Amino acid sequence: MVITSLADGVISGVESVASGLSSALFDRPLRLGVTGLARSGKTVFITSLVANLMDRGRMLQLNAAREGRIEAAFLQPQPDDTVPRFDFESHLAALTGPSPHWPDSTRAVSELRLSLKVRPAGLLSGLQGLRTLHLDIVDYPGEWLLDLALLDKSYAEWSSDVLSRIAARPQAEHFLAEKAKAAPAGAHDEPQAQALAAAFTGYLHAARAAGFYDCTPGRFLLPGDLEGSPVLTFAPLPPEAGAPRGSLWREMERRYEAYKSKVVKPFFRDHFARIDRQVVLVDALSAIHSGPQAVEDLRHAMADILSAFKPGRNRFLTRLLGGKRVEKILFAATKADHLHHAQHGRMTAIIEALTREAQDRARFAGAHTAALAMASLRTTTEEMRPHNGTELPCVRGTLLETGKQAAFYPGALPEDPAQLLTPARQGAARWLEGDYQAMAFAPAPLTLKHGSGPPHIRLDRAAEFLIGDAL
Ligand SMILES: Nc1nc2c(ncn2[C@@H]2O[C@H](COP(=O)(O)OP(=O)(O)OP(=O)(O)O)[C@@H](O)[C@H]2O)c(=O)[nH]1
Ligand SMILES: [Mg+2]
Repeated sequence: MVITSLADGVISGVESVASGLSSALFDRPLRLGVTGLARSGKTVFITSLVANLMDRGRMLQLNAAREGRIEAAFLQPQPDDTVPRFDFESHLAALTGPSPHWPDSTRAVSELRLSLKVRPAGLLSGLQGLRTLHLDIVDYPGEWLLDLALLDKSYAEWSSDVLSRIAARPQAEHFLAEKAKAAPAGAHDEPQAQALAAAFTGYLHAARAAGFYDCTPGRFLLPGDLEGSPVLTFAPLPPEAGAPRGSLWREMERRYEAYKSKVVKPFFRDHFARIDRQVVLVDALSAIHSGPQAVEDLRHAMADILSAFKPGRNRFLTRLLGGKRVEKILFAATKADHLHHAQHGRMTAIIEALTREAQDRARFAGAHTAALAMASLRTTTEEMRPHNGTELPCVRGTLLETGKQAAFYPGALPEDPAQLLTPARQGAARWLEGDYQAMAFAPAPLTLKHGSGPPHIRLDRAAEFLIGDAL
């Protein structure tokens, strides 16, 4: 499309080169999706990215910023009237105010438009003036992508799947007892439906807290303004072939179908299908700290999340996308400021290995993928500390719990990621070698230099990969 405009322009004069190009590249906003499981660092990432794109002193690895071609960056009203605006100002104030703290958890989709006025690079720079790139950044929970699997399942199929998976889980005990009391073929009774849905929701919360990732329907955990509505008031019941009209089973089936058509499909249609570039944030360090089971769960969750990016996997999505593809996907291990930079390469290797299957699938589908270890907001400084005759590469920061300064050594990540992933796959109960500590640091008090955003690690590289070619 770009090449065509350029060719046409060359024939009909300089002016149309400029207008042809700008309409091809820049009138259409670029949509950047930011996702990841709960607490993976989405809100902090977007806040720091936007702040650092507005004040670009720390963005040297973003070529357009280093070359001084970004003349201005400013926020604009976001274009989707029904989507909440990403509350950039409050989040930035939390992170960079006089007593800095982490922003609150966010529980729904939100969106922000950042417009960048850019001087074009190279040959074309003399031919046209400033261009504007509208970057629409969309924050959405990775858990919602897991709901895609529901679209291919009937209520009976989904129910038997779920019931067999949870039968042995202690978290499901209360729900299973409620289910045993229910008479699916009997008349629908709203208090009973509500009790079942509440017990099932309780199970989902407990299962997620215990590290299970297969916690769908995703909106049961993050209901937003759907809380209490019929689309969230259902639960799996054993298949009941002859359930009559008006029975509890039929009503549950109807609500499950409504969840698919009124909650899942609109999310994919209104948000997911329009994404051009995607970053998937992964808190791999916390999972490693929690042990092999958590790493294995994370690997499964990543594979499931990323299968949404594989075209042809799902009929509804294939029809919806009509050949459109996410062009680039970045897998970013967040919170790398918990590690001395000597270990960042190993962290990257782990995140690559962890998302290998998913990456291979996306690559097959024609998307560019990359992996890196980064910190959206650097909270630590590095230091070497003597220990038993050697030097340990540590990081120093303010502990979130006590507010005290401390140096911290998380343990040595293995050079070969298989040393973590293989025991995880084999169901090991704990790591044989190495013990990995986790620590929560508070954001450090900052005095932001004029022209510079908050300190980070490799946020500029992430930006170059995601949007550099569009600047
Ligand atoms: N040290 C460090 N911690 C971080 C960084 N980014 C996020 N965190 C930690 O991770 C927590 C979650 O970050 P958020 O950005 O709120 O994560 P989220 O994915 O938006 O979380 P939900 O909205 O709950 O899904 C924060 O409260 C911090 O404790 C970082 O760059 N460095
Ligand atoms: Mg958030």
